This record gives sequence, C-alpha cells and structure tokens, in this order.
Amino acid sequence: MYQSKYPQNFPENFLWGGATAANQIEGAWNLDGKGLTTAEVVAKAENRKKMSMDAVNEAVLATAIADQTAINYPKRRGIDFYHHYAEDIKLFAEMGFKVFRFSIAWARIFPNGDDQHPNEAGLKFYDQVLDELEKYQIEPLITLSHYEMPLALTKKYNGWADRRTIAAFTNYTKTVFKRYGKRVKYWLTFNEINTGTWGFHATGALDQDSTKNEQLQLRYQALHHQLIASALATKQLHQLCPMSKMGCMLARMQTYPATPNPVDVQAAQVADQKNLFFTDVQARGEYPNFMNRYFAEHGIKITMHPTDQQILAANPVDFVSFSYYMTTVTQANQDGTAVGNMATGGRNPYLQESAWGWQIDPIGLRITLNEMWDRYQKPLFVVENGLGALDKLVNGKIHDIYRINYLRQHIQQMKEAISDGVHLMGYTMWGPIDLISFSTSEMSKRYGFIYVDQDDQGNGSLRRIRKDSFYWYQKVIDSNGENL
Ligand code: BGP
Repeated sequence: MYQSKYPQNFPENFLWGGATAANQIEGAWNLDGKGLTTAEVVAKAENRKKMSMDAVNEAVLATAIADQTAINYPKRRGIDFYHHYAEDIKLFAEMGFKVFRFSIAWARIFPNGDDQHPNEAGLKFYDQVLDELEKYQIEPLITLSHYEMPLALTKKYNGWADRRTIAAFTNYTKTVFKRYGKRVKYWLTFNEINTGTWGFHATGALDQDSTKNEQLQLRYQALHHQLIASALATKQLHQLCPMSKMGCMLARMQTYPATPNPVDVQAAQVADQKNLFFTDVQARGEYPNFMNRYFAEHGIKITMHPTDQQILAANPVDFVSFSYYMTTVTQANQDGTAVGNMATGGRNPYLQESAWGWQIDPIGLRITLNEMWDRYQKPLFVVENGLGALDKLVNGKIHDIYRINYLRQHIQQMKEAISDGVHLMGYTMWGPIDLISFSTSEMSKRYGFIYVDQDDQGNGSLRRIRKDSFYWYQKVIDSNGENL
C-alpha cells in the first residue's frame, strides 16, 4: 500500500545563521592598504531612500568621486567590524550560528582592482575572520562581490561596462580561492545580481547622461560581463577547490497579478521572467528566449565573444540563493506594458508593510521556494530575510517582538516548503547585528539580534547589546526550528 511520507522538520544539517556585507559593517575604509570602493562614494542623496530605477543619483555620485570628502560618514565607519570581529563572532556563536555570510571587499585585496600583487594586510584580515569562525565551528559563506568594487575600476573602465573588468575579477577570485579555498565550502558570486539593472551600485558603471535605452544597453552589457565572470569564477572554484560549492544570488521579489484578468497575469509573468532571467543563466547556463525577445524589442544588443555561450553552459552554479523581503503586484497597461514591477512595486491590499513600505508576505516565501525549486531543481539557500525597524533602547534593553513575529512567520513558511519537498540548505537572516542600511545609508534602519550603539551621524560607543530576538533565535537554532 502506498504510504505518503514527507519531511516535517528542518533537516539535521540545516545551516542557520546570519548575513552581512563588507561595506555595511567593516568600516576601516582606508586602513591597511585598502583602496576606495564604489560603495563608499554612493551619494547619500534623498532619492536613494526609495527603491527605484534611479536609486543612485548618478550626478551626485560624479561629484563624490571628484571630491573624496563627500564620502558619507556612517558607511566609512560601518559598525567597525574590522576591529570588533572577534567580539561579534563570539556573539553569533552564543546564538548557535552554524553559518555566517559575509563578503570580501575586493579593494582590500586589490586596492585598484587590477594591481600586480595582492595586499597582504587585506588577505590577513579575512584569515583572522576565518580563524574566529573556525574556533566556533561556524561555516563561512562568502560573497565575492556585494554591491561594491574598487573605485579605480570605475575610473579606468567604467566598472563592469568594460569586458576587461572580467580579467581583473577572476584574478581576484583566483587569489582568494587559493588563499581561503580549503577553509570555505560555500561561495556566492554577485549579490542580488539582478539589481544591476538599476545601475551603479551593482555595476560600478556610470550612465547619468544617457537616455533610458542607452542606460539599459549599458547595464545589460555590464551584467553580461558579470554573468561571464560568475561562470568563470565557478569554473575556477571547481578546479581549485573541488569540495567547495558555488551559488548565485538573486533579489527575489515575486510579482503577483493585480487581478485574475489574463492580461494582468501575463504582465506579472513577464515582470517575473525579467527577474528570474539572471538565475536562468547562472543555474541553467543559457540566455532564455524571452530575454532575447526583450532585447530585440528594446534595441538592446549584447556583445558576446564566440566562446561566451559555451562558458555559461559549461559552468552552472551548484546551488541557488536569494534574498526575500517582500512581494509586489503587477497590472497590465492598456498597451500591454506592465505597471508595477520589482523596482516600482504595486500595493497589495492583503499585506501589511514595514515602516519603509516593504510589503510583508511570509506565505510568499513558501510560494517562492516552491517555484524556485520547480524551476531549477538545485538546492536553495535563503541568504537574506529580515525586518528593518526603528528599535528603541529602553533601560538598556530592546523588546523587538515585531522582529520576532516577522522572522517566526517566515521560518514557519520555510518549514512548510520543506514539507512540500523543497530542498533548502539554510537560512541566513539579514543583518544579525545592526549595520548600515543599503537603501538609506543610515544606521537607524535596524535588522539585528544585536543592537549597535551608533546614530545616523556615526556618533556612539559602538557597544553591542543583545535584543530580545537574540535569545529567541538562540532557541530556534537550538531546537532546529521546532521552538518558534
Ligand atoms: C538587500 C541587500 C543588502 C541589504 C538588504 C536590506 O537588497 O543585499 O545589502 O542592505 O537588502 O536593505 P536595506 O539596508 O536597504 O534595508
């Protein structure tokens, strides 16, 4: 007789932990030979506060490059992880972390991006971080490029717009694989690669004087170079460290149709395809036809080398990772074009939103996990998820029940997805320790289990304080997701 059997718990080796990025935590922006990065000159312009196509004000940025004093302050200081890493990792260990996601600042290793020799002091810093993690048996998960690159490459090549950046990047990846490869099993190439369609923060390419179509042309070409670099880094990793695994990383924001009208459903599908396209290339090894059609219809011509398709096909990633914060809604216009997509987002009347307008949708995570698993049939990893909130320190404590509720609901839905049959490797919530926000460049949008005493101007003792959610997550990990 057929007996239905399905997993009802998180697997034994499930990787629980947290995720960060170098430019949002490290500080020490000019210490020990580190070069200036694109992240440090991203302007603190008002319009960076909304997630949109013009999330980065290119004109202000150009001034910032010319005048290094314009570098915004909290980013320069981060949370000074550079000097607090031992204390911070100890706190992660106290919560029971199995994995810690962080990124390497390319400009710490190669200050100008393509220097002849790596900067030993930079390499040493990450040796020490890995030593600490090893001490507590915390598995590292390293992002090779998280929203930054050496600024010198923007000046020299206009970032990823130029194919020569691929060689600079693969020289950097070879260097870090050789140095850390034996100690690091899990790697990611580009953080939220799909946000490169928004511009500079991910591509390092300036396009402020261009028309919309010229911008799209430049951004998709830059992204093609990143896709090739990602495939080449995957190849290197497999050759140099056969035991290690490479993953891709997508900002996944499912787009629901605004109504069941097929024109809306189809518009939502198109919006989703433009999002999933990147993972299609990285996990399946080729450009999907719907993108070739999109490029043709928008006059975008991707310059490819004869071997590019072969490089992509031969080097797909081993696992698929993504960030998940929200979902959005799409409606078709009269002319068939869509209103509302990942960046511009429509309102969903069934969902509540965070103080920053991010629509909170735990069930959407189960839907996303099922769809990603169906589409790729590769192990999945949720490498970012969390709630940005204004925490209040009351008598030395932070009672962040809202954060616990958010995370609990999302973890419950991951468990449902595992029961549905999804192969999920792990969960690194975003910002286990308060850090500088990407979209606001400020400190006050906090995600952490650990509070950091610092304000938006960079004043504060940097003291670390455990929030209520710290003790909650500790129990979650200890019970392997049973005690939520
Ligand atoms: C993701 C980025 C992170 C991070 C997070 C939260 O898009 O990968 O770097 O910052 O979003 O965003 P924010 O800091 O804007 O709240």
